[in-house]
Amino acid sequence: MEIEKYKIEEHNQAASAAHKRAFDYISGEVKNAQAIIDKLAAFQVAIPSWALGTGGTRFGRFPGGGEPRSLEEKIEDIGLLHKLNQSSGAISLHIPWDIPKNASHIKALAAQHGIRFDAMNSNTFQDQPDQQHSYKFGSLQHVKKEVRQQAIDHNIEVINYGRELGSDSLTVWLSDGSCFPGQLNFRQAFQHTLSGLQEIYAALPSDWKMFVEYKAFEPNFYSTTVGDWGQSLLYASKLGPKAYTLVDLGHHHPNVNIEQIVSLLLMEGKLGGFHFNDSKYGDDDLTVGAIKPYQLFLIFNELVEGMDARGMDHATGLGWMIDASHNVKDPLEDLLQSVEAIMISYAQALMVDRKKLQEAQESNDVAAAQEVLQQAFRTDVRALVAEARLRAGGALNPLGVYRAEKVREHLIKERGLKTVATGL
Ligand SMILES: [Mn+2]
Repeated sequence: MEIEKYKIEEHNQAASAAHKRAFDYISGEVKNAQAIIDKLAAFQVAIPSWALGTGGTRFGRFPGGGEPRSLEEKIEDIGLLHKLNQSSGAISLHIPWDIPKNASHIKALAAQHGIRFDAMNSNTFQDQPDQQHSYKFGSLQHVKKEVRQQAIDHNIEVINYGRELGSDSLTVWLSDGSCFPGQLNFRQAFQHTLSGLQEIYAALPSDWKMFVEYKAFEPNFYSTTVGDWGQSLLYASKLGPKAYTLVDLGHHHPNVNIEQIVSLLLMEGKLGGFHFNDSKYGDDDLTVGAIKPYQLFLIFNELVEGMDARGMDHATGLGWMIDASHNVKDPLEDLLQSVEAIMISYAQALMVDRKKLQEAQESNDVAAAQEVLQQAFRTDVRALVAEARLRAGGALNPLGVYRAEKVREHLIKERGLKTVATGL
């Protein structure tokens, strides 16, 4: 399924009068509109290969049809998203779900769609059919050396696949932990995990980064061996300068102040990457910005402030990825909505009057500080985001074009109704 460029232009033409009115208004209201548009155009969010099919819960899965059946079809789907929004020019792969059989062919296909390879993800939270040792009681933390070795070898294999494709980072998320008190010796689990990570770290190419992702709970419900940002930072600090913490928005206990975590990790130079999603209760993996858009804005506010303080390039300084699951929505529609929510929050964070905010902070003017932040958050910046997309050759209304062009119907016709993508 391809959407022809002229089709996007036709849709843009039909929407252009309304867009122009909205854009003229907002560019008159916002001081640095041009600079914001340039930054938005440069900002790309990686799409995870496992989020292109319908997810599920432990109670069931309800596939929607037309899901990608191969790595090639996953890249084609992301190509479609990128063509519409010009902001999804990267893919994050998961091994063994996405083992490239012919790396140069896969690389060429991705390049054809303007897509690069973002962080590679290893998987030691499931047993594969041909696997010798089980991860039932953990992987890098395991009490048995041979299980730990198998997990180390797998991660090194993932690095090697990534090298072939031109990726430059590895994300390690471990489901290791325990379900009951007494099951684990915490210190031993930590030490085993650290020495495993050290061996993987030693296999990283010199220009690679390693992201240590933490998660509070699930699938283990008593302890998690990389359970919070403190533990992740401890590993990353012990590992060395190529190791960083990765923040997944859904991997915290309820009401944790994630923006403060982001701020401090950036201060320490140890924030490496981001997994965007949204949640009401736990790791719900809902559409970004669907439940707590103000939190997303506050996080971006700290990201922009903290990255600027360190002179980091917003587009390339951190790994930006979505990590979501789609149970009741068309996955591609969900991803379009998620990228849009990210761009809106980023644009709003770029609008924050930093000087006024700092003055309010220095004079303990709490009400003024809130006004500064909410002035940005309550501004409708959608026309700025759409303008950035338009200038980059994308659609003014990506979801609208997706629906008008009946993309899902075409994909079902091409691939069938009963396809199931590999992934979660
Ligand atoms: Mn994640």
